[in-house]
Amino acid sequence: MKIRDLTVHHLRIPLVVPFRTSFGTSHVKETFVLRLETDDAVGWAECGAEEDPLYSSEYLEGAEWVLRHQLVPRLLALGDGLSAGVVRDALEPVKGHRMAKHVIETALLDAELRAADMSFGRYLGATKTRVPSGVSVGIFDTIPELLDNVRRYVDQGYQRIKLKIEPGWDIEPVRVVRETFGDDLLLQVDANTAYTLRDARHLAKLDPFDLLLMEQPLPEDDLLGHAELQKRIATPVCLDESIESARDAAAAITLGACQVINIKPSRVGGYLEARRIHDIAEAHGVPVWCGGMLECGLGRAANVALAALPGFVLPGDTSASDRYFAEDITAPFVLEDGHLTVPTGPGIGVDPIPEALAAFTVSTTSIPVS
Ligand code: SMG
Ligand code: MG
Repeated sequence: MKIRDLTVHHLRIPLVVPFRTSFGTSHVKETFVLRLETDDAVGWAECGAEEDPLYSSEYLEGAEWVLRHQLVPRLLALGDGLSAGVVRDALEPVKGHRMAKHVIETALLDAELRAADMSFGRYLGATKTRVPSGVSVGIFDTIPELLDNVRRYVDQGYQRIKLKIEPGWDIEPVRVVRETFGDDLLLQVDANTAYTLRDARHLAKLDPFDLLLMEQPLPEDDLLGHAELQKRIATPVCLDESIESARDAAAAITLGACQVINIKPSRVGGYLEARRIHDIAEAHGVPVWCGGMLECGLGRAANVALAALPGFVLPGDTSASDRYFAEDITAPFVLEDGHLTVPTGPGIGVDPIPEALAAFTVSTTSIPVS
């Protein structure tokens, strides 16, 4: 495959409500999307990195720099041998930068699948036509505000609620949400690394609330800490930030550091590595679910296809577009009976709406391809 053109669209899309986590508050979705043109098709992909390196070490400007100066030149050097399937090995000399690698691999895969008239879901091995939607609920100043927001999502039909937690906003919000919405609500928490093993006794106070899982309580490089924590709490530990590859997943499962894995394609370098993690987890009987980075429609479409694989047995952070955006750059994903429909068109199955893309694009740059 030969790349004819690579264009980066820098986007700023307002969020309908601010989203607060243990590491900060977002008011606007900042990202870039990559348009990749070959002789046969145009592929699209969205970068999962955030503006600042607070969720992980990656950040938007860094991802774009690595893409432009390291990844694209290495891939162009492959000439006609370039395809999505060879990206991982070709980019192996570049350490880390998985969110940058994810963008170029996904755009190539999208172009290839569009040219072959095959959908992402079919290619990845999806076994469902729709996936159950969960929603990630941020941290609020007060419990009444939290309850109002959870009630709205429950009324909309979301199948599972995830509460963001941090020291000072953990036991009480979980207790009140559980008491208000009852035992049948599927409920889980996400700490984004805000605790240490010294908090084990405190985190065990969440055990009575029958949570599906506790996501990433400890720092990302602390697999042994998570294994030790899991011995001291009954709530299943789920890893997000700690799992950057299939090798990480194998190590975490073997060490007993998690009982559940959140798979985010951008965090692990793309959909092919995401599928490998799915396969390893499934072979070990470890449930997985699809995480999110507040993707606009381009990233969301591919995530929904991934979430339709058989090992994704828990509802993902695959919310409807209007959870975050009043207007998206693609046709919005809409909640139907608590589910999103897996796209069936070629590639990711959605296209940017030209006017919407233009409206949210703050600048466009091209990456030289010859
Ligand atoms: O896409 O709905 C989404 C976001 C879900 O909570 C979410 N993502 O740690 O899982 C996570 C966070 C990372 C992004 S926070 C800005
Ligand atoms: Mg998380």
